[in-house]
Amino acid sequence: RRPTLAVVGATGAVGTVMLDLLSTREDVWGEIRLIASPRSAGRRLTVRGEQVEVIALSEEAFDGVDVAMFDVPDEVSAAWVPVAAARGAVCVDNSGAFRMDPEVPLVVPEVNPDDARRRPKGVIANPNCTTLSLIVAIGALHRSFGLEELVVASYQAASGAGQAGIDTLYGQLEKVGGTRTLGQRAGDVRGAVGDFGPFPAPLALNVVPWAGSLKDAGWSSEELKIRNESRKILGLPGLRVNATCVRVPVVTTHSVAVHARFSRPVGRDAAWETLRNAPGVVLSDDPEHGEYPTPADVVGTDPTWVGRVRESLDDPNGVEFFVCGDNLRKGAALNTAQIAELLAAEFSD
Ligand code: 11C
Repeated sequence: RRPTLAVVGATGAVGTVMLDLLSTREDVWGEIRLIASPRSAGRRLTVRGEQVEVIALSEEAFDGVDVAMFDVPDEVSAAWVPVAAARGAVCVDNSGAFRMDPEVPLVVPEVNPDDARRRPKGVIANPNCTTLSLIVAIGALHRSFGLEELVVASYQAASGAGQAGIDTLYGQLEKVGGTRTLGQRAGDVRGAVGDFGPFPAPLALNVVPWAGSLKDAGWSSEELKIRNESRKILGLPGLRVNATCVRVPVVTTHSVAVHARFSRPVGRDAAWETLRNAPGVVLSDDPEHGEYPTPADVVGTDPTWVGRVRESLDDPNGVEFFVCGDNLRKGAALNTAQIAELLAAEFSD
């Protein structure tokens, strides 16, 4: 039978992409129920070409639901995922609330699909969008060469901070657009952009070396997520990972500059070969002709795009590359949809 799906957080930035994906991917669902905060209840949204009324989040909203996707803040997931699971729905949660729970698998279908089958709490977690930007490419290289260390710097888009991030970036760009003087004196951009929104500094005409909240010893939550989530997904609890997370004035699509070290020599040709054959990865690497991924070209697409592949200087076991992935698609909605589709297949097994 075709399972019933609930989309919780249907009206948010990720929810909007989710409805697009559910309308364009192979349709494996029976009823699709749209759930959001009481503020959004009653709105009508289009999914699979039909108008569906959004209902308010409540215990009863999960009656008869087989699979529930959550794209809501951590605290909302922490409160409501257990409610949905207790009512019999298998939950796929895109918040950070359950990712590091040892009884909750953290799944990327191209990397560790089998982990989705062991879910004692009836919950599967979806990784953070920055981890998802690089993990499909890293997973493929790890399978071939044995990963030992990652050193990465992210270039994260405004929409990682949700609709508020998108609105803030566009608002700031309106304020600085057309000027030919700003950005030449310290503090002039800060004075011109107005509201910083969810960011700690101006994003227009700037880069901000911060994402997430402050953790011990100067690390940000986002940097620790990359470390902890990569370790869990790859099944490498001792993997050395150091990340620096940076916000850039891009609307959607996260990029990451990666230094990866393996247990044996790799070389550019073998890295290319592996990436070219990796499901979910597109190799775009011809710098002689200006070919490498950029967020402006990648946004709206599903794969992980990889370019600038080089053997590390002075270390044959090291590989350098640049990766771009749409943070709202593979980084959030698409990976959630792929996990949910693994679950839907169980109903027809
Ligand atoms: C950002 N990656 O770009 C974050 C947003 O743990 O799901 C996603 C936070 C998360 O700001």
